[in-house]
Amino acid sequence: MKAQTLFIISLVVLFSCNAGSEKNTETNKAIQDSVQSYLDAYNKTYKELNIISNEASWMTQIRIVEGDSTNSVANNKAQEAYAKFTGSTENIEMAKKYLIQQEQLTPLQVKQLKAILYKAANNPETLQDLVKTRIKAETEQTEKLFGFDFKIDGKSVSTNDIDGMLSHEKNMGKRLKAWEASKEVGKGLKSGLVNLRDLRNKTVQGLGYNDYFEYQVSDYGMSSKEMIEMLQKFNKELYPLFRELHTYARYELAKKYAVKDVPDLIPTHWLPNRWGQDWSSLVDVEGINLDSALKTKDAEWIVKQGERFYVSIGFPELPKSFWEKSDLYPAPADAKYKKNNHASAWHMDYDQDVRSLMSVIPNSEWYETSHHELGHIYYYLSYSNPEVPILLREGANRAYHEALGSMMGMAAMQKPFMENLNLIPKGSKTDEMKTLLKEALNYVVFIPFSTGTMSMFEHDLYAENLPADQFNKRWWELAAKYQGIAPEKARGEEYCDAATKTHINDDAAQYYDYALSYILLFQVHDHIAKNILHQDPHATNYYGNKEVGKFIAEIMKPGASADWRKLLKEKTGSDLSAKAMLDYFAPLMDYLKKENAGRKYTLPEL
Ligand code: X8Z
Ligand code: ZN
Repeated sequence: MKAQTLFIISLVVLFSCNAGSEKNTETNKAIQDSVQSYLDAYNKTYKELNIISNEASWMTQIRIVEGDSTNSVANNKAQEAYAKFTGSTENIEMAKKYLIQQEQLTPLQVKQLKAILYKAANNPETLQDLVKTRIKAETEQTEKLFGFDFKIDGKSVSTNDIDGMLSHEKNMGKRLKAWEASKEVGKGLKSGLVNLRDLRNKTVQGLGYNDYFEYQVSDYGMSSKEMIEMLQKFNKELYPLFRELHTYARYELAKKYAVKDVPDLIPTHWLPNRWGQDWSSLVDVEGINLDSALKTKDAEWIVKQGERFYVSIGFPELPKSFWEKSDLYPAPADAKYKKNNHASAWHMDYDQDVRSLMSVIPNSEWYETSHHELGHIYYYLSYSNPEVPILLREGANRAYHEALGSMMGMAAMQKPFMENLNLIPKGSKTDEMKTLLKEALNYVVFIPFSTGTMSMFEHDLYAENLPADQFNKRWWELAAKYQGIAPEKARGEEYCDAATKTHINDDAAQYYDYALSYILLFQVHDHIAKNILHQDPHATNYYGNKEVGKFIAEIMKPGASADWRKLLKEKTGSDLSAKAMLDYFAPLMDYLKKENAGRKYTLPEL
C-alpha cells in the first residue's frame, strides 16, 4: 500500500514535471517569438536610420566648405532621428522588460537586447535636449578640426605635408615650425572639448553610468578600474623594452641632429610623428626600404595592392561601389573644400555599401594604413551575413576591429612578403636586428602613448572631470611620464594639444582599443605564423595562403554575436596576453642594452 501510494505520487510528480517542462518550452517559444518580432522591427528601423545618418555624416567629412552649413544641418537632423529612435523610452522599456526573462531567451536575443540598451544610453529620450545639443556640438567640433587651415610661414599646408617634414626634414628650425603648426588647430577646439566632455558625461549619466569613460569601457564587459589595470599591466610588461628604445632614440637623434647635450626627454619636434606615437622612420634598413620602393607606385596602386593581398588569401574582391563611392586620395591643393584627413572605414548600410575615407599618397605609412582600413572593410563584409543580426554587425569587440587590418599591415611589411611582391630585390641580405628595431619603434613605442598618454588623459577628462585650466598641463605630464617626450617651449593653457588628436574629439574615450588591438594582433599573428604557416613570426609570407584567410574570416564572420574572450581562446588557445608581443621583440633587449652601454637612462627603472 505504501509502495503503491509512493508509486502514484512519483507518477504524478513525474507527469507534472514533464507537463511543466513542456509548458516551459512552450512559454519560452512564445516569449522568444514575441521578442523576435520586436527585434526584427528594431533591426529594420535601426538599419534604415543608420543609412540616412551615415550618408549625412559621410558628406560632412568629405566636403567641408567654410560658411556652408548645408551638410552639417542635414547631418544634425539625421543624427537626431537616429538618437530619437535608439534612445526612445519605449525601446529602453521593451529591452529592459524582455531582459528580465533572459533565461528564457536565446543568447543571440539577449545580446541584441543588451546592445539596444547600450546604444540607448548614449541618447536617452529623457534627456533629449541635451542629446540634441551634443549632436550639434559634435558636428561643429569635427568641422573645426578638419576644416582647419594649417599654415607654415603663412602658407597653407596639408597634414601630409607636415608629416612629410617631420619624417625627413633635417633642419631643426623647420622641424619646430612644422610641429608647432600642427598644434595650432587645438586652440580653437578647446572650448568645444570642454563642452563635449560635460554633454557626453551628462547623457550617459541618464541611464546610470558614472561617466562617459565608464560607458565606453563597458562595451568590453569591463569596469573602468579593470580596464585601467589591464592597460597598466600591458604597459608595465613592455616598459623595460620601451625604456631601452627611449634611451637609444635620445642618443641617436642627438647624433643625427648634431646636438651635443642629449636631452632627458625627447623634444617632440625631433620625432617623426605629430604625437610621438610612432618613431619607426628613425631607422632605415638597407635592402628593405619600402618608402623608396613605393616611389615608383601611385596612390591607387597602394589601395589596390591592399585588396590584392586580401583577395589572395580568399576574401572576395571589393564591391564595385567601394571604388566608386570611397574618397581615397587627398583633396587637390587648390580645392575649395577640405576633407577629414584621418583615415577611416565606413559601413554605410550594414551590408555591402562599404567605403573608406583616406588621403593616400605613395609612402609606407599609407601602405600600412590602407591595409588597416581594408581590414575594417573586410570585417564589415564578413559579418554582413544572415547569421548576424544588424545590431550585432560589429567587431567581437572594438579592439578586434582595429587589430586584424593592422595585423595585415604588419604582415605586408615583412621581408618574405615584400620579396614575393618584388617590392624589394629577392635574396638580398639585410640586418634582421635593425628590422626588428624599426618595428619596435612602431609597435612598442605605441603602447605608452595609447595605454598611457591618451587613455589616462581621457580617463581624467571624463572620470575625474579634469579642470579646463589643466588640460595642457596634464597632457604634457602624461607625455613625459609615459612617452618620455616634451615640447621645446612651454605650452600654456591657450593651447589644447590633446585636441589635435582626432580621436579626442570624434572617437572619445576609446583609444585603448588601439592598445589592445596591438596586443591582440601579435597574439593572432603568432598563432598564424607558428600553427598555420609554420614560419618564423618575424619573417612570414601570408600572401596567397587560403588557410590564413580562412582563419581570419572565421574570426570576422560572427561579428559581435561572438563572446570576445571565448573567441580568442578558441582561436589562439590563450586569453588576451602580451606574451606573443614580448616574445617577438625579446631578441632586441640584448642588442639595445649593448647599444646603450654607458648611456644615461632618464626613464626610471621599474
Ligand atoms: O586611427 C587609427 C586608424 C583609424 S581607422 C587609422 N589608428 C590609430 C591612430 O592613427 O592614432 C590606427 C592605429 C592608431
Ligand atoms: Zn581603424
